[in-house]
Amino acid sequence: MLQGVLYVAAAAKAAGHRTTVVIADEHDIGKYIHSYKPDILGVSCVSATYPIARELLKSCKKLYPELPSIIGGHHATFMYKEVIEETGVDYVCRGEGEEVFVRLLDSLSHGNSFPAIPGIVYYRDGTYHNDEQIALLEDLDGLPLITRDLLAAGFTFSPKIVSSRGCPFHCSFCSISSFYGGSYRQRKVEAVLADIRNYLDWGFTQFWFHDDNLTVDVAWVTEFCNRIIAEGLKFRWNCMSRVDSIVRHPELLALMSKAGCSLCSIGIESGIPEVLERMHKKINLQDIKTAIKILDRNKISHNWYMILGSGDEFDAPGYIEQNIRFFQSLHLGYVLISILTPFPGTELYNKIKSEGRLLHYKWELYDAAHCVYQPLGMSPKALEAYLPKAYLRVYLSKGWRLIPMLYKSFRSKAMNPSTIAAGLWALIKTRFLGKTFDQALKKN
Ligand code: B12
Ligand code: SF4
Repeated sequence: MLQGVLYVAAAAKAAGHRTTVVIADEHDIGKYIHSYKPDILGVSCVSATYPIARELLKSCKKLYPELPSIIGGHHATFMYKEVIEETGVDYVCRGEGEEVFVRLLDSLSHGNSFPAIPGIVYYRDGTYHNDEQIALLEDLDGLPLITRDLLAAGFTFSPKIVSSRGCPFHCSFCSISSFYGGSYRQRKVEAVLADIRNYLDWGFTQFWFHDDNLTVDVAWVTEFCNRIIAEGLKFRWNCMSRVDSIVRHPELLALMSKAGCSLCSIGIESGIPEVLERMHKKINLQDIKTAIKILDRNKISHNWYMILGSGDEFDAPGYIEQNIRFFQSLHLGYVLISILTPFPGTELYNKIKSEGRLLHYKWELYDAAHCVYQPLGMSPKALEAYLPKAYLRVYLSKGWRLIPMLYKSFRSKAMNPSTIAAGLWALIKTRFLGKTFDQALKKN
């Protein structure tokens, strides 16, 4: 369940509206509309799931022409013109929805369907209105708590924690900095702990932080960990971090481990220094090795991200091999390998598009398992073919270490066997059975 739409629903509920969140496509949305009789339909997606959202919106426009609809998320934020044109959706939320969606609901309830709310875009009389800026919340401390009752019966809930939004870095393949306008905002430690205490009371003992980069602010994380330890709160948590923060602050990792951090997910992306430079990743190969040692020393499991492709002259078999060899040489935890994908809103997308190298706009293939651009030194198919090879080589290079690694992560519940199985199955379906990403997801 996408976290963003839950936040929007929670904000609407806090403002006195009735909301229900479901996972649906064009085939089953009708049954929810009949059951819940909504006054407005809100949809969320990323690029790879946009085709599902598009078909859903189109079919609802046909079947329920009076029902207003709105879509949000990164894809809709950057592609709002195409999204409105293709789906007939009434509004696109550009940016964070909590505040502006509630303002839209108020306007609609007062009979004003065309309000001036920056970030709530609509098309009228040949013009896109309210599209000049991406809406951002001023204060994250007012974020509502996500509760189970936001979801329709039959949908599962596992709480995620958001302590900050945005990231001060500007990696070329990532849409975070343009979505959040380069801003980085945090909640107060107490506000985050209050959410966690609530979830602990409900019996949850393991949380994912959905922050793009939890360890940006060392003082914040230090205070957070010290408070957990001082209050004797018992739970395990996982987060996303960066190589440079780990290397610069090894003492922070020791504290995080003491406070229950069991897993860090970290992007290495490439073992080629020039590619890291071009991606503005701001890490180096030696630091990657040091970060692994620090994590191991503190008994924090680690997941890593690897990208095949660079979008420039390093897209050639020799460099791809060099990248794979670097990952084989490291003692890493799980590695999630992607084909470089130019997502809307990223520097990479703008570059590849301006060079005329985007192959198509079949968004279901923007799933990081397919090559959607023309590489400079090889064919798209040849780049794609490296994905299963890279997985095989990187995981086989772990040898016997794979067994304790699997055991440890299952035991610490850092890894859920059903999630791994679903992920592997989706990978097999997309890579070997010729399914697209949305087909693979639909069946899961
Ligand atoms: C955690 C995460 C995941 C988790 C999701 C777990 C879950 N249960 O939510 C997992 C690991 C499964 C995942 C998978 C993928 N992810 Co992901 N993920 C993230 C991450 C890091 C955090 C998401 C989050 O919770 N954000 C916090 C919420 C509050 O923000 P939000 O979702 O943007 O929602 C706000 C607004 O967009 C808006 N909004 C959103 N929806 C709606 C709807 C309405 C009606 C309204 C009014 C407003 C609104 O209001 C929300 C509240 O402010 C983001 C990065 C990011 N910071 O968003 C990437 C990100 C969303 N993921 C991304 C991608 C590419 C993927 C994958 C396609 C990767 C892959 N190849 O597998 C898959 C697709 C999964 C799927 N089924 O859709 C990209 C999306 C880029 C794009 N244009 O598509 C992002 C932006 C990262 C990046 N920069 O590259 N992801
Ligand atoms: S990839 Fe990570 S570090 Fe880079 S800009 Fe995105 S969130 Fe920040």
